[in-house]
Amino acid sequence: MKLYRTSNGNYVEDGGKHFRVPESNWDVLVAQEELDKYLRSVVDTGETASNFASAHLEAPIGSQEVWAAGVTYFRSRSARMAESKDAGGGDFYDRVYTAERPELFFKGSASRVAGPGSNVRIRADATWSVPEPELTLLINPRGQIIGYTVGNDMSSRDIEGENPLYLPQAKVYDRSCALGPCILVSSDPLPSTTPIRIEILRSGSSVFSGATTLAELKRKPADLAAYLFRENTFAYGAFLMTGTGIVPPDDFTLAPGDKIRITIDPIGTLENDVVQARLAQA
Ligand code: DO4
Ligand code: MG
Repeated sequence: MKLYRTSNGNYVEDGGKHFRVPESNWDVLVAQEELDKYLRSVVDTGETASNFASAHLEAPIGSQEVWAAGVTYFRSRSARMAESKDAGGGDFYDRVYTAERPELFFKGSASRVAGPGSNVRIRADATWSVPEPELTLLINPRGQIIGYTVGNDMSSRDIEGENPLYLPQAKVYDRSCALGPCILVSSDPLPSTTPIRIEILRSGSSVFSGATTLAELKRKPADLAAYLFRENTFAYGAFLMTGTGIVPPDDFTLAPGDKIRITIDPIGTLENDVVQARLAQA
């Protein structure tokens, strides 16, 4: 089942049919004792919704915080070591890749998050900006993984590479995160063969494409979730981005007008356009 948050309310999709979810409060929905059972009961009513097609998809987030894991793929470890070589930061990335404790950082709240079809931003004071396509976990207030979405952890590599202490500025700014198009509601781990794909289009032509699978993810999603919930309570649950395994070549930087498409097959495709304008103009 897939759960959508839209301008017309919440919908669940099953077998290609859409059903209106009576619970309109996203935070209450996510905190449900058993979200999958609740949604199954909605589907079982058999009352399909006719107005889903006209609804505008919104980011599937309410009051949840978004957190992110870093250096969870070998490709990310290598990219981070290379970009921070001159700053002497390379060793930290190698160490965190093999350490028991993962790198976890705060990525933002809903106000920083772009939904499907809307704009993500690159910083005006960055010269090297990339998208990071990441499987993203939805975790309920009890620390249980209840679903998955597609995430984009937009990053300023020149700022991150200049000094690892600049990480929050490289990672957290207006519209530096995108989530969607829906939540794949499931507490089962996704198969290791699950592909994550990205394509970046400039003036309609592909300028970068890449792919990886969850087999390359060094850590178990459940372990990442457990670390996040160790000393934190999340009254509304939380999103946890699981890190990127795809990094464009070092001479690539995003430009305003680029279109980013990230696909994780059982979930769907998250598409966003890149802008540099400040949020009021975005
Ligand atoms: O350590 C910096 C962040 C790395 C990251 O966001 C990733 O590996 O996805
Ligand atoms: Mg990342």
